[in-house]
Amino acid sequence: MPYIKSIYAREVLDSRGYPTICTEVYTQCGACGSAIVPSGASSGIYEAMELRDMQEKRYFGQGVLKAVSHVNKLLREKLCGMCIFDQAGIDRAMLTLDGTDNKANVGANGILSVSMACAQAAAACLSMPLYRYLGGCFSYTLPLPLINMISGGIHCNSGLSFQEFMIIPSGASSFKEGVRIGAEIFYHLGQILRSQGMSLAVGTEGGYAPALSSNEKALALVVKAIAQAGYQPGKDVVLAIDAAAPQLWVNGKYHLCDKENMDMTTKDLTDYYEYLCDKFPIRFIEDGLDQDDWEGWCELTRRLGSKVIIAGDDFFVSNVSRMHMGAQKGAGNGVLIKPNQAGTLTEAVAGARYAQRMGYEVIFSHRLGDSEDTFLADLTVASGAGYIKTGAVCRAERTAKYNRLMKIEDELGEAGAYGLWKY
Ligand code: 2PG
Ligand code: MG
Repeated sequence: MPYIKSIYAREVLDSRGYPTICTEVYTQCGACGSAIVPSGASSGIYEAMELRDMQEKRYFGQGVLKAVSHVNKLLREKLCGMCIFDQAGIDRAMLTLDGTDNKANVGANGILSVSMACAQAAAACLSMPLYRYLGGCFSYTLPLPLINMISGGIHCNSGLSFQEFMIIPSGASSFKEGVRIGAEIFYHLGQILRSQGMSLAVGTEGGYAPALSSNEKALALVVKAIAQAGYQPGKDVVLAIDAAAPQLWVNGKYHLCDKENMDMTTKDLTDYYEYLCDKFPIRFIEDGLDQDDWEGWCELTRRLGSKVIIAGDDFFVSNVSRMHMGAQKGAGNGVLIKPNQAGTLTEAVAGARYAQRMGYEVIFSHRLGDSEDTFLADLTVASGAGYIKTGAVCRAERTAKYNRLMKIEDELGEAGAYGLWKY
């Protein structure tokens, strides 16, 4: 069995220009796997911990040299000699070495970089595409993309309180067609913004970031762009939002700057979602409420869950225990899986499997700080998850994932199946 011969990590830059980790894993059979880890901005408080140097003078404290050094010393020493196909064993060994619940000692960023690079190296050993290695012969489902159109929240300074306004090409017959529809709507949205004298600058995930005074205006613009591109809103294409509500939670209320600086209770905000879902074809709401607002989540799910995916990102943090609690209480019906919230590939996959078993919709997701790494695309296909969220059809770190999925769809040919829209 091929074993790990060497591991080498270095500091590189993510799409924001912040440092992140790139790790290479070499096997004795001559294969090499490499991975770059992403990093969030609106991170949940229950996520695995990213290790940053916190030396103010260097990269604003964002350097990752400590985490890099842990990979190059501690993890290399621990893992060299292990079988490259023993992914779960490799991940377990890193968890044991770290010894904390949130990977604070070694750092989730270093650990995940090794976890992903090992999977890449294992796939290379077998000369297999990554999705096939990870998912086996039944990896053939292409996800429905959640494509970012307008950015708000802390992802830019547009003034919008919700973080992401997205579309899902629910009526497309293939992934490629879904991407084309998304791109065409994006162009039309650009034309509409230009014609109204608004900025065409884009936010950190590639969505337009015009200065808009309300969430409703953003939703209306996207609906207009869908119609102008020749598609029927609510039929060919539906809307999705990430409210990123933990970012709105201030002193026990949800502060919505675009609602004339209104402070809302959980009930007010839930009523507002219901109103928006009646007015616009919204079929997906992510992090509609705060990560600790369990009762609110249950009520939101009761009220809208039969026709809208109520997805937890900061709420579930890809974590099986939180999903278990959610399933017992009836909170949410969708789960975002972000490998760096979990911290190892094994835990991310366990999260996705558990969510699927409990009947949740599963959405694999990028992070705000991302890179040219396309691991997420392969992992999504391997897991058979129905959805991927990977930003706008703009900016290379986002399109890299779309392009990778289009290549996978090509490779699969007739065997490929585009995820089915159920809502
Ligand atoms: C989110 C993500 C990605 P961040 O909230 O879903 O869009 O953002 O990486 O900042 O958590
Ligand atoms: Mg989110």
